[in-house]
Amino acid sequence: MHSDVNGTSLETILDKAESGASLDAIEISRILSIDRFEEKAALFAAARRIRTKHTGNKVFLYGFLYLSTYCRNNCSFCFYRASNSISVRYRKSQAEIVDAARLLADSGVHLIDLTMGEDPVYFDEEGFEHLAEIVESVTAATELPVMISPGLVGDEILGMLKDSGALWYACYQETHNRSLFEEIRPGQDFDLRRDVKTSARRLGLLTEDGILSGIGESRADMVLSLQAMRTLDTDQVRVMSFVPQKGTPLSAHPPADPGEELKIIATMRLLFPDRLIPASLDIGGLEGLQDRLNAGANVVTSLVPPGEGLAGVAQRNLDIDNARRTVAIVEPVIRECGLTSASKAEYGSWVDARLEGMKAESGC
Ligand code: SAM
Ligand code: MD0
Ligand code: SF4
Repeated sequence: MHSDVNGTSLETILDKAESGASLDAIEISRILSIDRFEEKAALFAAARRIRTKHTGNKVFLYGFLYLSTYCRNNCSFCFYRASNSISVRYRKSQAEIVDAARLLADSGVHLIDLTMGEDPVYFDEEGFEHLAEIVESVTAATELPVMISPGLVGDEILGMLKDSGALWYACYQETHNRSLFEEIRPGQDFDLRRDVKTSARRLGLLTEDGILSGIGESRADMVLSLQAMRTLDTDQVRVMSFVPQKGTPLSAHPPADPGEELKIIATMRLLFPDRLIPASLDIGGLEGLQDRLNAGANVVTSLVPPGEGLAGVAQRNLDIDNARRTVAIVEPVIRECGLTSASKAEYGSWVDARLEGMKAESGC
């Protein structure tokens, strides 16, 4: 492997990460700048070794239910933004959600992710009580942990959702560059969105942060985001490639380079050795799964039951009705990567260890 001008070779940086030491901004930037095949192979191999050290060969499986595609916001990257007149809207009933959750549970997922746009019906006064009821009935019907991705909500709602049985709260910053955030999430508060993860954690929820790749960020922005995510210290961290959407201001924006997402997944594995990092089926579908797992991911997300009229987010149709976002289809791919899907008990142990760690940190 070549040495850099400043004398720090990639090998030295990877060794440092593998020894458990934290990487600085220059080292993170150096990793993100690699583009030679052998260097990428070395990065992915290091990421896989680190994953093995912390979560062995186990992969967790997350079912995804997009329960309402109505939204009051106007994120410039999102097909479901309020002012997209060609967006496809639906709002599933509680019975439909519970039925779809049962299908996912029977198929063998470890968690149900209940996601929605900031639907005015839920965001009105009584709406969150209804959402809490949905969380409760999904938990009862499936006996699985629930993640909620409702958008930005206050402490009181978070507490209500936790009391109704939610285990996880997901809310993605997309970028930790404040001015880029203001462009892509117009009218939304950067600090509130960042800090809601800390509030959720204080209330005892596990949390997830996420960033987009290829939305106009510079390499320095990406380093900044990774460092900010390290400060936030969420239990799950993700990156997803931006997919341009029809009817939105970014419809003609060039699509993200898929190789960047893989490098970022691997870099996340170096920086967050013991955390969960998704390989989302919502970007490259089934075809993109192997590369994401080989880059160091340890969760497959966006498993969607076919034939239920449910949508994805970045790829609203891809691989859903042809049943290519199912546990049965992804399991052979997981095995080809030398990995295996975890048992429910193994997922439970990972969760319990994180919750214990959280209690120990807060001293109660
Ligand atoms: N509405 C809630 C929110 O925005 O927090 C929850 C929905 S969550 C599924 C939406 C996430 O999907 C965004 O935070 C973004 O990271 C991702 N996403 C949306 N549109 C996308 C696109 N066109 N390409 C890639 N990722 C996208
Ligand atoms: C995914 N489509 O996992 C889902 C979604 C929201 N918590 C998750 C972005 O890719
Ligand atoms: Fe709404 Fe979420 Fe899409 Fe933004 S990303 S427009 S908040 S659904």
